[in-house]
Amino acid sequence: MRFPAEPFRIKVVEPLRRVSREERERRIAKAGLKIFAVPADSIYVDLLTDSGTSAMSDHQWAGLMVGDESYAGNRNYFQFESTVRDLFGYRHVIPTHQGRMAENLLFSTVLKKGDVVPNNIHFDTTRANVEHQGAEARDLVIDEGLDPQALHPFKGNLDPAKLDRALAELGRERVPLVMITVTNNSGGGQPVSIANVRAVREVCHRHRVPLFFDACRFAENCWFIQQREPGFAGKSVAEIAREMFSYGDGCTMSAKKDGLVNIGGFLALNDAEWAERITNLLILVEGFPTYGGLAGRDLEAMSRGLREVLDEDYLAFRIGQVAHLGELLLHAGLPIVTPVGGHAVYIDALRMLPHIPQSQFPGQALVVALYREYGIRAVEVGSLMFGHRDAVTGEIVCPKLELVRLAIPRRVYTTEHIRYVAESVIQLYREADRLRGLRITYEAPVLRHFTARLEELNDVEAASATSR
Ligand code: P70
Repeated sequence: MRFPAEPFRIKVVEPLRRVSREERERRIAKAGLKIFAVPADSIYVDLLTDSGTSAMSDHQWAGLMVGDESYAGNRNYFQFESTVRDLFGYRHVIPTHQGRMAENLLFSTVLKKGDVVPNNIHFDTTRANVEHQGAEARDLVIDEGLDPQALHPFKGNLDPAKLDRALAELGRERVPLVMITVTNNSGGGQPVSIANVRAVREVCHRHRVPLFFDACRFAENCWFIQQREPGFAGKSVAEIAREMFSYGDGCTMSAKKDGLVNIGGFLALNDAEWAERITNLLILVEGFPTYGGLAGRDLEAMSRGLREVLDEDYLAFRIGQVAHLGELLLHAGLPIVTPVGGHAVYIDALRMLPHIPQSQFPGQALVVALYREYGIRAVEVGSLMFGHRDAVTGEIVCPKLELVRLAIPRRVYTTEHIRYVAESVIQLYREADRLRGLRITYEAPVLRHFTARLEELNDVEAASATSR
């Protein structure tokens, strides 16, 4: 079956409120066209993120009741530690409240000013945490990974030749670690193959640089390996995950994705000296090492979620639901990133709205219209998220890709919701020439897309900006 039905049934429901178009128009205007500032209870289908938005299972909810809230040495920590050691294989397990804290602890311990961290593509918080240390976040994804239409089964792969050149040029003194993000979120939720991990591992080995994973969506990545990579069809997703992580020295994890929890994360690694320094910092900024910013019950839900996410009926449904949305859009001729990734469908806004130049934030213009017209919340992954002003020329530098992401929360929406989203996007596509470009009226110095305010250009402004 191409799009298997839900391998669960519904025990608890959360009502959704539908507000009128006028109300949405008022709310998005009040929010300065900033989708993050729109109150969630005025949204019908919220596809802002798949992070922290999963529905927990009855088994996870039951786990909350056996939370041990002792300050030190709670039993849920030991359960969690053995789960992570079993699935990921790393010796030292450091819980954090979410992924970016794991990144922050790692980078503030091992990076110094002027260092470089190669990655397939850094996600925004990872990039910001690297840059916060005065280091450079360098994206080395294969060329196909930057081409929304390239039909490559593992478009998330990190280019080993580019990595080899970078390491030869910089030396291990300036590259404390290499990272691989699975799946590659900023490139469209695209998977990385085991063959690629092995090749990257070989390059890292030769240059004596450790390899870390940004493991947020590891189960989805390993599902793609099982489905697509020769030699892996007969292996379980858990076995594939163990093999993948065995080629690395550690990982950062936002369990808000493939941990199937609403809050939680961790850092796991083999190096005892790094682990000790990171743990000291953890105590300073996050909490005691056996809870790391979480309650005992959160650790229990996370252990249970990390095992559940490897259920292959769940993964077949999950990846199938995302693929189903992609297929409905493709069928209507919509320009989306193909192959469809694991957690989201990404619309190529430059091709959907060719009349809006990238400097006028076509991706964000589409996000605003989707909310205003249909009550759907998406997120821009393009010029607003990654564009910046060049320090010397003052010119806006835009990223190569201008995408709008429809991220699907895990186990939350039904196929009918998916159909509603597809019909809405298709309708907007048919009326695309009505959409206008935007300009920023306020921006913060870092991670501006979370707080920027914008306004819509009028027709005269849009035309003059386009002809310049
Ligand atoms: C997302 C969220 C978080 C993330 C990630 C990767 C590959 C680390 C983290 C940080 C962030 C987001 C984006 C837009 C709207 C809402 C939220 N990704 N590495 O949705 O993890 O959030 O736990 O600190 O994707 O992709 P954490």
